[in-house]
Amino acid sequence: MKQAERDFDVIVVGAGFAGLYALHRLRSAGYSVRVLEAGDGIGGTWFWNRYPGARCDIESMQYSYSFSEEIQQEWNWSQLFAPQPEILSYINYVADKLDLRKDIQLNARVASATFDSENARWIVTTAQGDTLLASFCVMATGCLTVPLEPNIEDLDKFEGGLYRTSRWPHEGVDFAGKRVALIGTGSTGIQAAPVIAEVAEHLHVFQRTPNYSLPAGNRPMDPGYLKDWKENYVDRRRAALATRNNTLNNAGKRSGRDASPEEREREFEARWQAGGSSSGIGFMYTFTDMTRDQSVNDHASDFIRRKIAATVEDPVTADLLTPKHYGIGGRRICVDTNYYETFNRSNVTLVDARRDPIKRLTRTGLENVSGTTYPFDVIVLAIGFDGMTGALLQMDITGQAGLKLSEHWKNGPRTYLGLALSGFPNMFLINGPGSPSVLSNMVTSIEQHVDWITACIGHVKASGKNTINVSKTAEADWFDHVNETAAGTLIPNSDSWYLGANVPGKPRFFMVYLGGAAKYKEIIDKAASGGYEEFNLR
Ligand code: NA7
Repeated sequence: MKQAERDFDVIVVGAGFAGLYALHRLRSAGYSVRVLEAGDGIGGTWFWNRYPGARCDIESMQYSYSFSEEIQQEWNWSQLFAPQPEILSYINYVADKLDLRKDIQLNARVASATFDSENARWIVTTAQGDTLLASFCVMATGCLTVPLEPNIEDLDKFEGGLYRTSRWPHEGVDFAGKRVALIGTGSTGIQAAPVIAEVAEHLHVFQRTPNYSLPAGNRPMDPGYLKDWKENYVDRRRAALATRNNTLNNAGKRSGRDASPEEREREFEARWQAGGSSSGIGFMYTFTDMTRDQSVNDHASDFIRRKIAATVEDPVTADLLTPKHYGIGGRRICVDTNYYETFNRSNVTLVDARRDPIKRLTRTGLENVSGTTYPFDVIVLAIGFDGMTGALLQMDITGQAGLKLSEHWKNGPRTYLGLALSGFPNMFLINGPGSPSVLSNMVTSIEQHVDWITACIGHVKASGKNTINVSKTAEADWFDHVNETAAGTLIPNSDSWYLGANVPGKPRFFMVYLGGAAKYKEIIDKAASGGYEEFNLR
C-alpha cells in the first residue's frame, strides 16, 4: 500500500449499522476515513446472523436510520418486523446510495490497535497483514459479535452438519427429512425453532434456561401504516428520542402499583394481543414500574407463565418452558412467531438440558451427562455471545504507556459514557458498555454516538491539539452512575448476558446504562456543550 492509502484521519472498525453511518458522517465532515470489516460483506450483526427466522425485535419503521429523510421515505419495509435478508438488503441499499463501499476494506479483521503517543496516532494491524495509521479510531464492533464457544466436548467428532446460528452458511441449510438438534433458547433459538420445525423430520430443542417470550404479531406491512409513518416520520423520530429507549412503544404513564390487578391484567392482555411495538421490550413499558416494583413484575411474569400453560398442550412441556426463578425483563425478553405453539407439533421435543446437560457430541449425535444419546443429522448451536465487550477484547488494544485494554478491563468494563476510555486517547466506542445500547433502539443510539464523536473530533481539530483523553475520575464516576441506575431495578438480579453471566470467568458487571435514553442524550450533549471538560486535550 502507498503511504496515502494507509494513513487516515479516522479508522472505523466494523461495517454494520454503526460503522456505515460513522463513515458517512465523518466523511461528510471532511475527514479521510477507512472502514475495516472482518466479514466478506457489510452488515455486521445482520451479515453474520442469517439463521432461519432471524429478524429484528423492534419494528422496522423504527429500527432503521433516521438521519436521512430521503432514505426513510425511499425505503419500504415489507413486514412489521423485517426478516434478516431484508435488513441486509436495506443496509446494502444505504451503502450504495451513499457511495460508501469505496472506503470499506472487507476481509480485514483488526488484530491490534496501538496508540503511538509520540505521533498522536493509532497504528492498526489486520490479521491479513496490513498496517494502517489514523489520528482517531472508532470501534463500531457491535454488542453481539463474538459467538460463545460451547462447553461441549468432541465437537469435531460429529459427522453430520454442525452449524452456528451466528455463522450461518450463505447458501442456507436444508432441514427436509432431517433429525435436528437446536441447542439454546435465547432470542435466536426462539426465532429459529418454529421455522426449522416446519421442515425437519424431527426437532429436539435443548433448553437450559427458559425465557419469557411474547408474540411479535408480525404481519405484512399495512400500506396505511407505512404511509402514516412516512408522513409523520420527523415528528415520530423526535418523539422517540424523548423515551427511555429511543423507541415509540405505547409506554404506559401509570405505575402498575397504582393499578388494580384487573387493570393490570387488561393492559398485559392488550399488549399480548397487539404485538408490534407493544410486544417484546415494549411489554416492559406497560407500566412505569415494571422493572422496579416486585409485585408488578411478579404479576407480569405470572401473566406470561399462564399464557405458556394455556398455549402448550402437554403440561410437562409447558412446565419446562416456564421461567420460574427470575422475573420478566431480567434477561432479554424475546419476541416470537409461534414459539410456544411449536411444542404442540408431533415432530418437536423439548429436552431439559439443565437437569441433564449436554456432555459431548458423538459421531452420530449427542450425549448428555446421564449417558442418554440422541441421533441427529444436523446440530444447530444458538448458544449466544460474549456480549458487549467480546469484540473489543478480541483485538489487542494498547493505549498510552503500554496500557492494554484487557488489563484496563480486568475487573469489568469501564468507559466514560460508553463512548471513551481513559488511557486510550483518540479512541471512541459506539454503543460501548455503559451506554443504553442493547436496551435502546440500537440504530438511533448509533446515530447519537456517531454525531457526538464527529463533533468531538471537530472540537479537537478546532482547538489545534491532536490528542484527547478522558480522565480516570470521569470514567470511574460514570460507571458508578451506571451501576446506580441498574441498582434501582430488578434487572441485575437475573443471570443475563447484560451482566456477562453467560461467559465463564467473565467479571459480573452490569454493562447497560438504565437511566433512560432521553436522559442519557441530555448527559452526552451536556458533556459536549460544556467543552468536553472531562477530557484532557494535548
Ligand atoms: P442468548 O440469549 O445468550 O441465548 C443463548 C442460549 O443458549 C441460552 O438459552 C443458553 O442457556 C443456551 N446455552 C448456552 N450454552 C448451552 C449449552 N451448553 N447447553 C444448552 N444450552 C446452552 O443468545 P441469543 O443469540 O439467543 O440472543 C442474543 C441476543 O440477540 C438477544 O438477547 C437479542 O438481544 C438479540 P442459558 O440461558 O445460559 O442457561
